[in-house]
Amino acid sequence: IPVRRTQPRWRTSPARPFTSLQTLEALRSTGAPVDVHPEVQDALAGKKPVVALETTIITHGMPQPVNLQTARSVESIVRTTGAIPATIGIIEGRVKIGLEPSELEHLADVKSNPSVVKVSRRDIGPAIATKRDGGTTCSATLIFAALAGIKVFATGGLGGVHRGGESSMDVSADLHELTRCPVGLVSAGVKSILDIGRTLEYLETLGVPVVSYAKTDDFPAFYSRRSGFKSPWRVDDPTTAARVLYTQDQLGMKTGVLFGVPIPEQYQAIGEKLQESVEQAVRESEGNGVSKLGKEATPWLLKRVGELTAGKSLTSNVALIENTALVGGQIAVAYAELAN
Ligand code: PSU
Ligand code: MN
Repeated sequence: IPVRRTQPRWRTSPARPFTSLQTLEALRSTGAPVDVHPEVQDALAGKKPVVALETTIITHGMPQPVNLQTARSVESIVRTTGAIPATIGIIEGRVKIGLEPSELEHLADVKSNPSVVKVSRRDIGPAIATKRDGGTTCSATLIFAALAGIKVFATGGLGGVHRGGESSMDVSADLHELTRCPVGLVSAGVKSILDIGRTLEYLETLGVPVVSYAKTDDFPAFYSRRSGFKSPWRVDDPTTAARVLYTQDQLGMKTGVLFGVPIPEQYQAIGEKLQESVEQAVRESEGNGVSKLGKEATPWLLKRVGELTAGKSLTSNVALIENTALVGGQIAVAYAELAN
């Protein structure tokens, strides 16, 4: 007997990307310790583009006062694109999605507030329960961005598989988080303090798309435009980048996307020189045991590279994050156009 198949009913309606806001509302009605800045709340409710920004880079990634200057400048760069910045962090045990200028200053003033913690996924519950201040890493920032329905997050570098990770098992929680949060993470790649090849292998295993942006096939290595590894994908404009995110949403995939935006060309020559200091810092961390210190390994390496390069690495660091903020804003604007 021939089986009559019913025609599949293809839905042509667009994905509804901002429903997380309702989740957030529901959460807050239960007293969850989350505050959304009114400007961010308005933007999300109006389906306007928003770009999430992390705070570990401010509390543990850059020295004072450049950390605060950079945090302010990336916020204003996001605004130039027409998107609203939402810098995410933890203040006195409350998650802040969008920080007041005074809150940003407070988190950045690490000298007066040395107990501010670096908060990854595993630290969220304990840090909030004990009413701490915290800089959120990429993993924690991804979680809160997804919770609020923010689709794009811009930063400098994310974590990855550390050198020797195949035996130490030091693999950043940032990688796994990209499988759980439908957010585009726009970064300048991963720093070569890490094992970039294994980081890309791990992302492949996790099923996270890695996409170079733009006009390059290379996966960028933070200070340098090239890591020696290719990205599996490349897009050349914000709309196509946004469409990658949007397609995953339409298909109900909960996965994020890693966009690799290389540092601007004029920093490439210095980037190659900085590489030598990166190698030295890694060797030192292996010699003195810091590489076995878990969450302290990355901040130590970042600080040591800064010392060894007499601050030159900082100039590049600022330039590359300002660049990802610009691209992040453009992708968020393109996404809002697709989704509305
Ligand atoms: N890489 C940098 N600068 C940074 C970080 C990484 O070049 O500030 C921060 C980011 O917040 C990232 C975190 O999410 O370090 C990763 O730390 P870990 O390797 O401990 O997961
Ligand atoms: Mn680690």
